[in-house]
Amino acid sequence: MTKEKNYHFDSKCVHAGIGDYEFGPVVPPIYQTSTFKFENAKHGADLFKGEREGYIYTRMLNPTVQAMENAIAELEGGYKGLGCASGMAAISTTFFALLKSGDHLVCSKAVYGPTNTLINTIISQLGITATFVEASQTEEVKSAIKKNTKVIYIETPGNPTLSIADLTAISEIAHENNAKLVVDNTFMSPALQQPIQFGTDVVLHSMTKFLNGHADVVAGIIVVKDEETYKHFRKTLNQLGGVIDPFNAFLVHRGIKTLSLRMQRHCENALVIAEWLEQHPKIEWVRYPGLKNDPDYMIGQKQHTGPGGMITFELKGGFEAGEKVMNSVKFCQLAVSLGGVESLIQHPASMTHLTMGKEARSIAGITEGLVRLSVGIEKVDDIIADLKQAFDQID
Ligand code: LCS
Repeated sequence: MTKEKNYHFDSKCVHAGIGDYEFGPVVPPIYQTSTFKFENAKHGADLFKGEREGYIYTRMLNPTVQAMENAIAELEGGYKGLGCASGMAAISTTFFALLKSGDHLVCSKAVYGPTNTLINTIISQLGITATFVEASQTEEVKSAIKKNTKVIYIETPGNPTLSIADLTAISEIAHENNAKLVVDNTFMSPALQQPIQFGTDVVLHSMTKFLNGHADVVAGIIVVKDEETYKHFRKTLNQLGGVIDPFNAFLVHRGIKTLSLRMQRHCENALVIAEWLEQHPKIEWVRYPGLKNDPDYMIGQKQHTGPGGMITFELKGGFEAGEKVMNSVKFCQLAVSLGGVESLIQHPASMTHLTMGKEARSIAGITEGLVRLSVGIEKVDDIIADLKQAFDQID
């Protein structure tokens, strides 16, 4: 498949990254080995010098991992991918690759809680400063730029507020200022949004979510656009060591075969649920990029082909009502994470965004009663029936 790049996206999901292997298997074998034999001393030396292509040691490169990396790079329209042990490993490796002491980072306010915490702790202890902005307001991004800004880091839609940033406009700001735009594309997946098309330099994912799609793997990926950046990132990842293992790479590669189909169903279900929530008397507000009255609807239309499977909403009864709903759901499961085939519900203020602290949450628009729903691919009627009975428990 890597030989022929002109197939439709849906077909690429099934075939991308798959090559020819001994005995003719139709899926890449799992090369569950930590190391690879050299033919002789010269072969080993040539591999280390980079004068011959081949495998040395799984932390450096592994064929099963590489097949998955090639697949996702192809789906994102990038040059190559780097499989990481988790989404956080992809994020920290990217920061280490692009930032050094004295640099400045602009980051969207609505990011996964531990990303915010990483920036405010380990990254800031290294002498790297950061400004958090409401990235849906392009002017805020522009005003935050300093002479030493090297990276603009965006999640769009942001976790959990689902605010959307204008990738084309922000990539222009980044490039006018010699900075790189890094986009966490976890919430959309390449099936719905390919940030490289809009000028993004580095795309990363928690593959734990939609890419794998089956809630049975923790993994991440970084996709870059050119060979020079790839070599630099590969060296950084090899030194930091947060690589994916072959079995998880195999599972993700298997998962992406159904990515297009799954995303289609996630979007269909989520729109029906968001519209149902919107008219429900116990709901204060709903955010879903597919709702025509969503404040970021128009920006979203420019850069994604579907609004995704994530919904956030606030119950009129605030925190207590949210807690009651979460204790009352029977079909949707009360769990963090997202992007799997099963519907999951959670409360960011006490769970995924707890470590940020109340003040940072309030700045990021994460209200105390905000509930996040990761809409699965089940029959939508079952999800709505469950929410309905849970809402009936609230006074
Ligand atoms: N980026 C985004 C947008 C995420 O939502 C997450 C995890 C990560 C990166 C980190 O990925 P990981 O290391 O877990 O693979 N988000 C989670 C969430 O919202 N609930 O639980 C995990």
